[in-house]
Amino acid sequence: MTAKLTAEAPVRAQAADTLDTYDTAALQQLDAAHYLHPFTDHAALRERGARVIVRGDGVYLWDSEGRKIIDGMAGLWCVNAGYGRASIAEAVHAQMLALPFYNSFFNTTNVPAVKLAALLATLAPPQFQHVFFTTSGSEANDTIVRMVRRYWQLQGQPERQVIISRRNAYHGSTMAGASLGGMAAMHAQGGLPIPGITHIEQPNYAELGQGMSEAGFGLVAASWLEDKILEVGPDKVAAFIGEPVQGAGGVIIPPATYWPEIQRICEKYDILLVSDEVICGFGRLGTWFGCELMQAKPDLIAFAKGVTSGYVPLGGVLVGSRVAHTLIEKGGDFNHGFTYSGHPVACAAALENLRILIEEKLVERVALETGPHLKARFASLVSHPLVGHAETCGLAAGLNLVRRKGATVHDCEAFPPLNAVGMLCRGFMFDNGVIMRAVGDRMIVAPPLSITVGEIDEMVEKIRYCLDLTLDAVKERGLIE
Ligand code: PXG
Repeated sequence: MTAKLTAEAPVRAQAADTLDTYDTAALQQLDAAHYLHPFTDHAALRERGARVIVRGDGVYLWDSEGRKIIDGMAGLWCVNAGYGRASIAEAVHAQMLALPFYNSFFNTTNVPAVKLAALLATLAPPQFQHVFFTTSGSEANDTIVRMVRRYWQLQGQPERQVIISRRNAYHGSTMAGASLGGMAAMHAQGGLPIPGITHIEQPNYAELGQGMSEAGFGLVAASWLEDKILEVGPDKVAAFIGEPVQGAGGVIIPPATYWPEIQRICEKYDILLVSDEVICGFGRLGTWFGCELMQAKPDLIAFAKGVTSGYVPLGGVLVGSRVAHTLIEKGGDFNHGFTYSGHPVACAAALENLRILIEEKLVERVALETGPHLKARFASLVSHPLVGHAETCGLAAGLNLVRRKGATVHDCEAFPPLNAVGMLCRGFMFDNGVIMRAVGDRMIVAPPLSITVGEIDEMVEKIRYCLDLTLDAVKERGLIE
């Protein structure tokens, strides 16, 4: 970085920006001086300078230096319809002119919120006829914690407080969201989890399934839920929460036997089942909701991200008939809600976004065309010397960078974590025009659902090239022979 931070820096950045050129160095200086980013080591960021993203169209982004990048992560698992959808911008513009905001407290409602609630009831599995709106996935999960406890209170079992979640789950960054999540690094920094939340191991076959068939492992992993219920006491457990496929945890795809068995165990102990669909919802796995693919019948669904393709923040909870009936018929006031619950502009964006997903049959395309194509192309990357194994579900995929390949997923030798090979690889990807996320040494993609077969080929070719660069770099550093 060369530019000095001066009083006129903002003015310079602004003046240049109006000409559609960007003073990257000045923006980076201001960024480092004033902007605290989520999940970021700011000392390290200051050294490098933030990459400034300025434009998007389809599956592509452009940075302030004019570089074109294929966005393998759909923003952050959310831009399902792709960038540059003028009709969403127009719907938002029209709604802002008509009614930019009104609350849904005090016996009032607004047109987009009503229409969206009704549309979601037609898209979701049939037990879902009601929705509670929030602004984010974290707030959706906070709402779920409050709602399940209120439910059991109304059922005359207020001692049912405990929610069981899983290690390496991600459910958000608020106090309840981070507590439900199973990320040790988050717990360590916040004195979390809050009381009444406990965790079991994740259904990660590569990590924990040594010596077992996948199907057998799925049943074993589900049995950990029953063990935990018995340990806590069945009369104290309120709910189990899980992502159909763990996203931020590294695209961990459970064996097909896992979710039906989880469902059976929840029914056996009369425990509410919660599906966190913040990533899997709205087509990511080739079904509208991930629980449909996993053959589970949840009582509650958390959603966010893909409902608006991220154009405007919106999240919520789909409330199944069991909980909705109790809240409505027996509950009186549920003392919970947000200023922006049912925000008319966010709901207008969602309505237009969902219209696009439906009209362009993007969910069906994931199931029948783009998902299978990504699966085949990702499987082809296993021939690369650095790739131990690769797994795909719909348009979410992950591959493991390994020190030594093996005949099965359990025979591969990982790099020592301190080698940070995943981060190295991620750097090559970004520098060469493709965004992949690194979860340790697992490299993952979740592109917009609008991606074409040709764009998948382009993305995978870029990934292969960057894997070559990573291989050269790890050899140079003596991390591999
Ligand atoms: N549940 C799941 C399953 C998520 O993936 C949230 C809840 C929280 O949503 P909000 O809107 O509050 O962020 C998420 C969010 C990553 C990454 O690095 C993933 C998320 C957020 C930030 C980073 O993969 N998912």
